[in-house]
Amino acid sequence: MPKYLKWLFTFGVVLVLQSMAYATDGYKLWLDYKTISDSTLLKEYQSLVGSVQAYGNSETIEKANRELHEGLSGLLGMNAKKLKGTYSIVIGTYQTLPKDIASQFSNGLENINEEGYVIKSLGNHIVITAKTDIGVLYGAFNFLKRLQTQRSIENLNITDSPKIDIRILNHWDNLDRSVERGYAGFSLWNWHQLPDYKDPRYEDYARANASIGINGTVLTNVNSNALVLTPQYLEKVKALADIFRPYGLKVYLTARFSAPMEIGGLQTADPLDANVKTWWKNKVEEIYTYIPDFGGFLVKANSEGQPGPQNYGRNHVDGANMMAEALAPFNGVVMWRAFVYSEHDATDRAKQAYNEFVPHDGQFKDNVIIQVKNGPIDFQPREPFHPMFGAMPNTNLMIEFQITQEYMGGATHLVYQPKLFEEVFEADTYQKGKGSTVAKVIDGSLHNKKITGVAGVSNIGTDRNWTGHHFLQANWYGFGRLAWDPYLNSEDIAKEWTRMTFSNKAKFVDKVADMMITSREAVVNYMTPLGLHHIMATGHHYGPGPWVGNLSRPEWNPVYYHKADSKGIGFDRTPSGSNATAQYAPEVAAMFNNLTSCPEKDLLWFHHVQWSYKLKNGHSLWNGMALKYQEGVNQVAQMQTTWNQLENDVDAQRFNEVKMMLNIQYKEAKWWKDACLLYFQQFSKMELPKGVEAPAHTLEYYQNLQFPYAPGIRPQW
Ligand code: BDP
Repeated sequence: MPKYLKWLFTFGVVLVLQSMAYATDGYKLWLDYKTISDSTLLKEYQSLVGSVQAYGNSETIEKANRELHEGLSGLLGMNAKKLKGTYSIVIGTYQTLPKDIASQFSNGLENINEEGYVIKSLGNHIVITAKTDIGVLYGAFNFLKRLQTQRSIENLNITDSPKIDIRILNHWDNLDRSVERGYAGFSLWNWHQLPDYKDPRYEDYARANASIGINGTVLTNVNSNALVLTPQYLEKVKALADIFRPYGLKVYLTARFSAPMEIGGLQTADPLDANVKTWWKNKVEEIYTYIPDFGGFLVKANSEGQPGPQNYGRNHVDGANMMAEALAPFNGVVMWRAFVYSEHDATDRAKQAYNEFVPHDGQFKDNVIIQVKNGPIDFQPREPFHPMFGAMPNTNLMIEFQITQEYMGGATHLVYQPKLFEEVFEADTYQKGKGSTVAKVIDGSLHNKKITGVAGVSNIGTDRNWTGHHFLQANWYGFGRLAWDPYLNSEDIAKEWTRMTFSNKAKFVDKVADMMITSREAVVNYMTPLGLHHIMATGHHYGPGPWVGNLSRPEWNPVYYHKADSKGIGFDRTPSGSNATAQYAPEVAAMFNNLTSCPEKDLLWFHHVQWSYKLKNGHSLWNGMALKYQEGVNQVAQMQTTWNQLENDVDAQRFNEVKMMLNIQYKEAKWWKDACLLYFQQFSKMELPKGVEAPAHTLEYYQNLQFPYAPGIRPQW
């Protein structure tokens, strides 16, 4: 072979090897606009996409324009300015578009709301338009997504609008940058350096949120610190708000109920006290001088030691309405959390939020939204839907999910949560007859609500890949998508994310999506099958702790929740027990009450069941439970096998990082199975059935494990 050919060959091999080893650390999330590798498709897109023409001169339009340039340059492998395809990409609001183009849209725009968008092929144009700038930006991201997921860009006629008003992340971030229940590093907000040093990551964060339609962020922990409401911090909050604004991301803060005393020098925080009211009015006015579009407050009151109106003999209505009055002139809202349970209340914890709030239906002001966790206890791997959904027809009510995995293995376990979110949205409350799904309560359509919202406790931190585990980016992504439209299918979302984040190869996409979908049931199986709940270790909630029974408050103890004894296991919430089922609509209550109609996935949530009880598959409860634990472990093993098969389709860095995480997950799934089965076996006194692997250690071994430095623990506990 001639020398120059040899040289060329070597050069070629080096190039190929280099591209194979191309590592990505996950920083770019689903917005890594890698050049389309299918050369036919690439040519086709290049022949279709022409120049980008942006109309309007707001910062948001500028961002949309820039996004399109960057996205198209990356995806199409050439400077977007040089694109000469058939269709120019025209962007602008209805008001700013050239008249001849705008005039063709009046009907289309009637079908979208303030944040919606239209993407339409018109002659030699693909027009992305909306009523507002932010709608245009959302449309630009959607258009790029079509290319990222390799869909057709011809004959487009897309209209899309968010179905929920407030689509918001709740950061449980403390001012010292620790993150309560955070597993992805420290808080993104560097309070010490703000407002002067503006980390470029703040903008990347806002941009990622905009790409999935998230339009709000609560910067601070619900266990709040009043200092954030002082001028020293408001300046810093303002700096963040200014960066987020062009991306349609509004800033909210947690408001500590006792702030008037702590930073205001008052003797009381009684919501009916005139000085207290004035203090909050002035404080709110002051906040709006810094942040004119400030979103409002999120409040955790009289819950887990947080101060609240009950400290002064007042109730939630008094507290929430007092803050709402201060915010109303500025169109701010109060998101008042329903996550309450009292140390003085001996009733089933699952009943307490409903008991405290439902009697007040209709008494909250219009700009108050009650924020309710998806289930009645606390973000368990599986819970039945919260009975408050649909039970307060005259009150604004929003849902709160926990994207961060406090109870699901932290950031080391691959758990695809949109599957969980979907299950909750699809649940039927029957509050207005069959079909009264949680989605309809939350999008406001069931009771004709004015303000609607979906909150997700963030899983984001300073880790280079944002979420600690590459696959947990999908939970941020999927949260945003479902907050935009709670009727979307979680598997479709998984596929969309996979295509944008990893690869468009059909086989790869199917396998990864399958693994993601399985992961949600897997975690339920290896931690809390058949309706078990809250049997995690104390404080950090890392690992199993079903034996814990010595904590001061009964409802902090796993034994309170599983109630295992020689007869059986489970929490009787039927009329013969706590009667929590009575909080649901009669149809739902009847379904849960009856042992045979109660879905087995919720069995031990609602019933104390004998060990020998026959499950639908013919197994005794004990055998069935043991087999479920084993199934969970096997599912993780299957996820490992799947992932290993995909090595050639993923860059080495992400492949290896995910592989190592899956190894941890497998080990911990076994740990959960072994520890829980050994512990419950003391009560059932039954052998493990065939097919269930013998535990690796003794029960004592598991009971003695200690993790004083497990991440995410509440600093003040
Ligand atoms: C629990 C967490 C705790 C939170 C609390 C809440 O363990 O850290 O403060 O929820 O949501 O799940 O307020």
